[in-house]
Amino acid sequence: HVKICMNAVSRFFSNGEQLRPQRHVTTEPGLVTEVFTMELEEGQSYTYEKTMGLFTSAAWDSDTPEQQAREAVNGVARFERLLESHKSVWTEYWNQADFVIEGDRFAQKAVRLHAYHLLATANPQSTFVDWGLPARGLHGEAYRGHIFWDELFISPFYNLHFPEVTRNHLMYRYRRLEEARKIADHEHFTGALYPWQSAEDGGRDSQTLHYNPNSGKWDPDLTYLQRHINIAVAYNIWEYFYTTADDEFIDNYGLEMLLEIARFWASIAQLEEQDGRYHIRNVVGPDEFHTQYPKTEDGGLDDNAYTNIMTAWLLHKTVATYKHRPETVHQDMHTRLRFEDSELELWEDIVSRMYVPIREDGLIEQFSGWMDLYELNWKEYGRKYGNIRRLDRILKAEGISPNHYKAIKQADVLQCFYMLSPGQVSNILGLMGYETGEPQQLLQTNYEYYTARTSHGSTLSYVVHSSISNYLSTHRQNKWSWFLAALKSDMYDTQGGTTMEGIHCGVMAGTIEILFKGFAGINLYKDKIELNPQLPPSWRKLSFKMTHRGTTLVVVILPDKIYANRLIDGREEPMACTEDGSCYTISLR
Ligand code: IFM
Repeated sequence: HVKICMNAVSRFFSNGEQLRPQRHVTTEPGLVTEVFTMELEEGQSYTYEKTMGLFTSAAWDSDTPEQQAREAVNGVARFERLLESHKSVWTEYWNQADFVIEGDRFAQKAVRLHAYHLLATANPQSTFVDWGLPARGLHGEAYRGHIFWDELFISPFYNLHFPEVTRNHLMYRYRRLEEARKIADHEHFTGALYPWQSAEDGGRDSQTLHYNPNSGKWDPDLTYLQRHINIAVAYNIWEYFYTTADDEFIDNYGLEMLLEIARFWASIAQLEEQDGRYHIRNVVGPDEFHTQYPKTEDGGLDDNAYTNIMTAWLLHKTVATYKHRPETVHQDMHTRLRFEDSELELWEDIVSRMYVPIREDGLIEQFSGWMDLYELNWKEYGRKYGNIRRLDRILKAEGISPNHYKAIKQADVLQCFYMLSPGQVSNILGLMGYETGEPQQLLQTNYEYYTARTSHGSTLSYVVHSSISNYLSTHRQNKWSWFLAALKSDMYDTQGGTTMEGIHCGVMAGTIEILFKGFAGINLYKDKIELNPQLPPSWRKLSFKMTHRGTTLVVVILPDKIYANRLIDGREEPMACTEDGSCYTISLR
């Protein structure tokens, strides 16, 4: 029911003079044709300019779209003038968001390609629109433009350069909080439950059938059970707040969402007598190859480790965030949400008694029952099919369910280490009552186990693997190969035909995050900004701008030195950088 009004003016020029050809317009359903007739002189050059005004009746846009579309082009400037203003805006975007890599032409081109597509999708100019960030940008019809959890990978790029863009996408969620409450209620939970896929109204838009090109069949699709999107929304709120210190956002919108999401998790987590721990049942984790137990009708799995660990993190952070807000905000939450402080006690109890299927040797089972699945003969499938990223489709076409195998599409347990450092994962497990030993070892055990069983059927998986390899000295060299795989994914359409349906915003922003955290080695989670750069041998320089809590820095990393300048009113002022071995620290205070 959205009216879309487009009004075009077509103009012809020769020698700077506007010409007035005869016009003939015909209209038929779905088509408007405009025919121009005039006599042309041989040897003379002519310019044709067509300028379009486009408005819609969407709530955020216009009450009078016809009128506005007409007014927008009435007396509009000529193309060169419009191009100038367009260029000056793009120059500003590049000035803020470019990453310069010297010594690696391919990486430089690919990273700029990625930044370009991200900025073409969402930028400060798009913040007046009420919209969420579609996984495949605005470039094609893949996933019908739906919004998933991919902002988790995308928002860090905007937090660094244009935090108002992240805020706008979080407001997309806030404006649909009521819908999320209804979904939670409909499913007999409390709080708010954002659906796995959503579109304009925020309702459930997840698909329930999936087309398998290998078999030509439509198979049931249970991926809508990815409740973990409600971890991603909360994580993005927290990250945005952490990097911007936007109190106005957290007090008016962010905290309300966090509390409602926490309520949902507190209602799905059930305390069970047999072990005195909380369990979360019937969910699907990020790995979309496993959606139900073998030989069962119902969808969902029990105690997906990613979901349980990150739920504990979320409840823990929500309690801390709430406690740090002023009393007036607490009063507001009591009134607006009938929020009781006793809920905080319940959430702390859930954190301390959440169940995670973890073995004595530190291996975290992806979900309860994982160990009962069969091992897949990866070599044989590789030999038989070559590209086995979409192993699910291959197996299904053979009449076998991927649910039977220890074969995963994308990082699931390892996703925890993408969002939290090994130390933080270990701390959270500690709060839940699990002694995990040395955090690096915890990561290494799980990394070695799961990378051997992952097909990377989603490009997001490359990003996670590249980032977390950085923590492990024994596997650090893999950072580069995963990074390259991520850089090439859309440029060469390595998923085989998916790019023409739309680029993948998650992997594009993810590569830039790898530059920032993996290669520049920036850690924003200490009192001071830490830089521990590790440039590939051929890179002569990596430089970029970044904004953290309102301060913009220009960072230049050379193989043997780094510089960081603070940007004040367009001027660069050197910042003191303390050096300790290969690690540099900058204090913003
Ligand atoms: O959100 C992703 C998911 O993790 C893997 N399948 C595609 C989705 C949209 O990008």
